[in-house]
Amino acid sequence: ISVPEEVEGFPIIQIENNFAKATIALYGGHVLSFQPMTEAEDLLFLSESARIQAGKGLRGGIPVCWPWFGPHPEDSTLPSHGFVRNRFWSVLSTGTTPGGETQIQLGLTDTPETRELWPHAWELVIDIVVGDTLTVGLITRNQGNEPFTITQALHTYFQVGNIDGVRILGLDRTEYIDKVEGGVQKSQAGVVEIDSEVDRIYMNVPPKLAIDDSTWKRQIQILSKGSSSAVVWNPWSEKAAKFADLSDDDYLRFVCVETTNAGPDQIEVFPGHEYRLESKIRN
Ligand code: TA6
Repeated sequence: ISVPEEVEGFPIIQIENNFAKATIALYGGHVLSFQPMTEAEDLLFLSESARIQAGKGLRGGIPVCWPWFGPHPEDSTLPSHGFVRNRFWSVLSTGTTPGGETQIQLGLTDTPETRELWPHAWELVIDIVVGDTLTVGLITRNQGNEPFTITQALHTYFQVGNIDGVRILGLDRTEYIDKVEGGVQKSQAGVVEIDSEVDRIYMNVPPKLAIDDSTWKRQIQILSKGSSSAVVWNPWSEKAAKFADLSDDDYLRFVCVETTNAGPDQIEVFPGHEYRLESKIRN
């Protein structure tokens, strides 16, 4: 693990061990890349046009959406996907697991400024373990005197050879909210294939999903804990063209399969308690 280096003014932590390479930005507590030594290509997509914009996250890697997922349910003036993906987190600890994996924990707490956006006292920890599997745990601690309710996401951008050859496994017969069609509820039949804009909250999902990529002939496994929902997103061509931080054909190169508490999957955290949302990624 190397001391944070500055990339365009933003500290980046580089990790390399016997199993994998990874980079993590303190801005957003954001995992930017994860490449097992056995893999020719990174498992995560990071847009070459990714840039730091006020109120926004970096386009790619694993943005942390918290304490609400998507637009705020009551107040559209509040930032989409909450406010922790564009704040600087601090390093709480670094170490090595008994198996030789690298572990790093980043933290963030409430400030007078965040209490203007969300009036609660809290502490967040992102617990990252880099081995042949990438483990990301997002721990929410309620430091106040009242319970609070959150929705959240590890909004993971997976890199794929070509979206045409992608099949998402594990969602057959699950119900989803179709955000492209104004929030109607539908039922998934078979694998998920993507040939137009997709923005869905799947509900009551199993803990194990997979992305089968026939172009690169690899399968990425996603193992979730503390989550009963999953979001699948690809903006497709027209919408992608509107994102300044995506190249026009980037939509062919990624799919977001997000470990979430979203839609009806909401989490109440009681004073003095904590909640862990976890995603494990491996090929
Ligand atoms: O997770 C899907 C989604 O909520 C989409 O609706 C889409 O807009 C995307 O996230 C990206 O959001 P962002 O705020 O990062 O541009």
